[in-house]
Amino acid sequence: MKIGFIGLPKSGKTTLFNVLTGSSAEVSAFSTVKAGPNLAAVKIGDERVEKLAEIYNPKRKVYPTIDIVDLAGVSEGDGKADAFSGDLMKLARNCEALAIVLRNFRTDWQGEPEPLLDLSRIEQELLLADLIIAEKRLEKIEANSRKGNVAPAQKVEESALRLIAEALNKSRPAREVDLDPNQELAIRCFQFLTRKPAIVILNSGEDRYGKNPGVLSGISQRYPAIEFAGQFELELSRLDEMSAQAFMEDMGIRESARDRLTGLAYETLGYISFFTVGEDEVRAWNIRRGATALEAAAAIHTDLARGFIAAECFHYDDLMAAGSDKAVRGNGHFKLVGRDYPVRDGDILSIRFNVSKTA
Ligand SMILES: Nc1nc2c(ncn2[C@@H]2O[C@H](COP(=O)(O)OP(=O)(O)OP(=O)(O)O)[C@@H](O)[C@H]2O)c(=O)[nH]1
Ligand SMILES: [Mg+2]
Repeated sequence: MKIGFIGLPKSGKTTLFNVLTGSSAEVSAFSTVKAGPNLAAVKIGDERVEKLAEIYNPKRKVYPTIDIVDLAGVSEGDGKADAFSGDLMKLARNCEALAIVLRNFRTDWQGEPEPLLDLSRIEQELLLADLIIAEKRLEKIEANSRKGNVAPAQKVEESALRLIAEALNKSRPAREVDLDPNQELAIRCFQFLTRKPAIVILNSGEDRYGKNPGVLSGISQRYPAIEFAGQFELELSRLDEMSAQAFMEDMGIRESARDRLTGLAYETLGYISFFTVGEDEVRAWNIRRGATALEAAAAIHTDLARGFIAAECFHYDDLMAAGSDKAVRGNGHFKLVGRDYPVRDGDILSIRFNVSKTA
């Protein structure tokens, strides 16, 4: 799962990136260096892994990760019109979801923050970038049809693009357009930015944190929203755990920035976790809600999906209630499921597969 941080220049994207990933990418008030994006994987904490490890005593514990891409540094920055350059948009298109970062702290040279206004500026940029792509492609299809060579598949694509262009022209994001599965497939390659799930991070200064119910409710009408105190939380991350905890409580911050972000991303993107257990490793995996046992097998290894026979399955809660997997087998909560079984959050799976089929 890859989330791209996008926002106006100097909104604190890199600061948040550093808080979340424990990195120390360069943060600066004035630099306009054109560097590549910062990229890091964030471990998604899950206390169920710890509990499972107590039962299985594995050699290692493995957690799923979210890749975070700090898209800053690509922009020329400093509020110039090219803050959303083509390069930046290209990188953003490769992300599965976007996290829009809004400045909610005062600076001498930018003045008072206006997060809602910034949000609509960013939305306009994203709408425009998508509209350019949709219209360019529509022109191409029209040119083809004048020459008389329009394949049926292109008709499906055209119908989808027309719906999307119509929405974008009315300042509505592409994600609000209902498409049938064929249309969806036909336009997937364009990776429309406004069709991606998006969350908003309000990056508040220490003095403002927790005092923005109006702004947050304005944002939440359209996006799942979360408030961070980027700079403050970065300073916290440099303290020892005890002092950090005390400062966090003072500020009314209940969970670490990382847990808050990964929780929201899981929810917004509709992810769930399943587990594999054994002496070697206890591991949490993430998949889309509604994914099947076969898709879970594929997430582990393509060979497991190709040679899939069945999956042994029991639930984390049943294991915790019974105390051991032997007890779960005895009390009827252990089952063998087929390839179409919809995996539940907390399922513990062991895939039976036939190696010869994978050759
Ligand atoms: N007061 C205050 N300053 C902050 C906060 N977060 C970031 N800053 C400052 O704002 C400036 C820009 O922060 P960055 O994290 O580099 O912002 P950015 O969005 O990555 O900037 P670009 O990549 O250049 O667009 C730095 O001087 C930070 O120290 C905050 O929560 N409060
Ligand atoms: Mg930056």
